[in-house]
Amino acid sequence: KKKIFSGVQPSAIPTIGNYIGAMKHFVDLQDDYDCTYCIVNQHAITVPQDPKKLKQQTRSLAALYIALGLDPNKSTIFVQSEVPAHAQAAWIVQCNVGIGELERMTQYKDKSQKQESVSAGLLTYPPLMVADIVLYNADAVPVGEDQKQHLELTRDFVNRFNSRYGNGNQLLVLPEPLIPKEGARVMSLQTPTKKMSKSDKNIKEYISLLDEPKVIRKKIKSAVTDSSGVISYDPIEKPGVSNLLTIYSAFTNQSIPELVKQYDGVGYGQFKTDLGDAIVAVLEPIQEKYYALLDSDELDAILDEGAKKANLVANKTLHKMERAIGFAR
Ligand code: AQP
Repeated sequence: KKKIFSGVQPSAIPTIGNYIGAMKHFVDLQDDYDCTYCIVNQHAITVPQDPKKLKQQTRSLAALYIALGLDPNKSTIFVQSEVPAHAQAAWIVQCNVGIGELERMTQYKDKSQKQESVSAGLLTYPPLMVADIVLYNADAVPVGEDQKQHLELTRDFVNRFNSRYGNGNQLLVLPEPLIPKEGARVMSLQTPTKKMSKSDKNIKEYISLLDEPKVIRKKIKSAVTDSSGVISYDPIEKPGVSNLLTIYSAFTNQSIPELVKQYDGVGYGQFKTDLGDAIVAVLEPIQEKYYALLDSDELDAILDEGAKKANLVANKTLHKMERAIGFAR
């Protein structure tokens, strides 16, 4: 079976953007691939985090993974900091990428602009992500559009590492990004020209996977549209409505042209009511499962087992990298 690796930062509760761009696909991929899904808490501390909240959000994200349908019998589910090989391999990666390559990353440029003081970790976030991916020999990485550049860096690193240290052997696996055709970049509900982000200060910009049904409906009702009153897909001229169509399509598996036809001559009010209902219909049962799992021993058992399995695989690759670069006696 081909291998998949991906992760989400426990920097806040995931949004429907994280769900549509990545997490929804994590579930679908489980049957055909050997999947490893991580809660990347080491990535989360590249910007300041409150320790208590980080701890709680780490557990929360683990419960959400399972509630969404990740099955610990099929996939490995674990917390990044419980597998020391990530930080160890990241060091080797850092020593084999240039500062210039890292300074060019758009996520670094965006996020560093928003910080009062920028941590070194924010710059070296991509090498840690490279380590995450290569340690599990991932053939493919399901991510949203914003992570595409980091995947390109990963591929550059793998090619470089293999040619520098491989003596003609393919030491590390070259991964492909798996970016969905639709919904790879879900936009903010209030500012549909910028990406929806879970750490946004204004909670009206996003819908979190744990928002209560009435909050979900309200946020959709107040989503920015335009004055034309026509439901059609045109991300440039009608970014708000187009974003809502993308979300609608992801939550109902109806295609956008189908939806446009269905809502021909219908007003934004009705469209938004139906969309709110469609999101609630998917998220309500997930939330029920989430709350049942959150404080359970079962969740700890899943994460313990996940860390055990992940450590075995990750250490094997780490040792391969170490031997290749001359960390041996
Ligand atoms: N708006 C989005 N649309 C589609 N996919 C998205 N992703 C993020 N935002 C969108 C994808 O979700 C996965 C997990 O994201 P992450 O936790 O690694 O962090 P991020 O990419 O930095 O996402 P956020 O929500 O903006 O988090 P914060 O605010 O903490 O930085 C990734 O696959 C990502 O592509």
